[in-house]
Amino acid sequence: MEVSFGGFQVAVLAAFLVVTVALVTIFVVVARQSTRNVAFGEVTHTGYRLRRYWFAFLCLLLGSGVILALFFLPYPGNASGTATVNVSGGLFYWSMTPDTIPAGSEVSFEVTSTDVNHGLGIYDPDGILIGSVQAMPGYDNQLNLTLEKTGTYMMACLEYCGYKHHEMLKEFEVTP
Ligand SMILES: [Cu+2]
Repeated sequence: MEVSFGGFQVAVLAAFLVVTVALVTIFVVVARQSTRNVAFGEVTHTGYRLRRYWFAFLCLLLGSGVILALFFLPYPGNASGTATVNVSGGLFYWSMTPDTIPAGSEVSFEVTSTDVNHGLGIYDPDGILIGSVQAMPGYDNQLNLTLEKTGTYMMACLEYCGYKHHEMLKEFEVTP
């Protein structure tokens, strides 16, 4: 199984680096200016002016961040159909019915375990983790995902459960 970064993760990383560089620059500028000897009135006047711009900038940044984030809600959207898939984990396997899902379906994974706690992780055809939920004996835990991409998905155990934990892999198909 191959795990790779998607374009969104790269964009988040790039934004993080830009913000970090900007913050470090601000700290350096402020630190250098703090050695200057200026009158108190001048400092507060400049400070208040800068603070107003800074406040407006933060409102704009955070406001647009909140609005943009609404487009990335991890909840099922306009799915073409629904499917319930029963998943059961055990030492050391996953069983799943049905094991083929039509693409675009809003899938409700009902997840349980036959023995100890397992962690169900679901990877899309590009190897990106798209959801995870605990598989616990005596409980039916639900994970809702809309599976848009066709191809071979992979289930893996994300919670160490014993000597063949790494063999708890199961593939399933999402068909057009
Ligand atoms: Cu396990």
